Amino acid sequence: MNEDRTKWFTEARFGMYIHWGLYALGARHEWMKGREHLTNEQYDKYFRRFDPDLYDPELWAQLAADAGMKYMVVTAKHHEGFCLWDSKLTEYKATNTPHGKDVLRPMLDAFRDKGIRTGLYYSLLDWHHDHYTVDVKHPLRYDPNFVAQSKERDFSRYVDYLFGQTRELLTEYGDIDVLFYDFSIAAEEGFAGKGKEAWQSEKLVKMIRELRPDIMLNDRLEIPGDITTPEQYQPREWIQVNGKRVVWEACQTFSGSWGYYRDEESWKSVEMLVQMLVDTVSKGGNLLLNVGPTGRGEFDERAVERLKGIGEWMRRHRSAIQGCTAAPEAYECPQDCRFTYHPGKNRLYLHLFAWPFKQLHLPGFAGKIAYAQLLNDASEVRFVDGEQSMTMEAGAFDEGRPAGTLTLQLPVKKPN
Ligand code: FHN
Repeated sequence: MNEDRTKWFTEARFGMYIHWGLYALGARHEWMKGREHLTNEQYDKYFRRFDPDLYDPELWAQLAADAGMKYMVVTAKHHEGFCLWDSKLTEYKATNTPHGKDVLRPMLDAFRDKGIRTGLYYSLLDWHHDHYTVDVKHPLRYDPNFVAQSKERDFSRYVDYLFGQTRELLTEYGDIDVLFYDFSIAAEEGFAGKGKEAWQSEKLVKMIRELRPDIMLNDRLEIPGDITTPEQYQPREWIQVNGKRVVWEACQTFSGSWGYYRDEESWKSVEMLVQMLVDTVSKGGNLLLNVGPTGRGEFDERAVERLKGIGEWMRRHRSAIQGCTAAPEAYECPQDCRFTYHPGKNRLYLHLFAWPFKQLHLPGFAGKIAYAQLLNDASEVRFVDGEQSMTMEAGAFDEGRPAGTLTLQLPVKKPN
């Protein structure tokens, strides 16, 4: 792969994921149609009520920019099949709801105006399309009438739709930098799977590369992509494929739900989210952090609060995130800490996830430290350089500072 093509992505390190669709009106997770086995007719009331009167994409973009997010990926179409844009290939779109307008175009424009690159999520699953066939994830998989009727469907007409909508999105909505397909299904419970043969993935990727040669494509078409995308868990180390470190991106939520879920209670703290970002970059990855806007078009205030908290941390520490990656293996990271490393500046950043009980030993640094300072408040930290390690006296810190906000800037000689 052309390394330059991935450079903007791996330097950005932090992006906003947005899950927004009719499910936001149900306020109980983007899988509510699937979990509740709803028919199109039962689900149609959300289509007839979609009119996000408080939708303000400029505000969304400002919150992302202030949080230090350098790209975004929005669900142009999720599993429910509803399209945020004015697609010529379906009537199941925002322009045909009471809202009466394409909501994707103003969103992409607003984020680009803030200097944020734009990406689209497109669901391969489609629980509304007339020719999408039953599988083990389909809401109506246990309805014998639907299963029987599904056999009469011509799935190839859905694939034509998939190709056609991809072409629409890549040619009519400006420079799209990321394309995130979701997801291929294994065969199970007596239902056929849907993978690279079903999606005609090789042919689809050929078309994508012809339309947008530099686009960053994810890995869920069941063929290799540009970005490996683990979900809702933190890998233990830099992900490798065939023994080679890959470009990877952790997809994470604030609260466990991607789509708006009013009653969700497991919201991560700002400190947890900051440490997740640091942990991801320390392993050479990006963090794509998700917001699920409400049916009226607002970010949940709990998400806004966390975005602002992350932004306050990034205001001081963005130099330890953007353009950074995993530290050279020569440096052994102390317990409860993470290193991020900026190759261009040859700067190593130490992030403390917990306070050193008494002293912090950094083996192997003796004689290599030109200086160290607290990025937060620029007060000097006293280092004792002895017994082949560098000891940082815990007393040098403001004990009241919460862990995870301290970043040291250690310019070290390039490892030989
Ligand atoms: O089923 C989807 C889910 O709703 C969400 O979109 C995530 C985010 O990447 N992807 C799938 C689950 O892996």
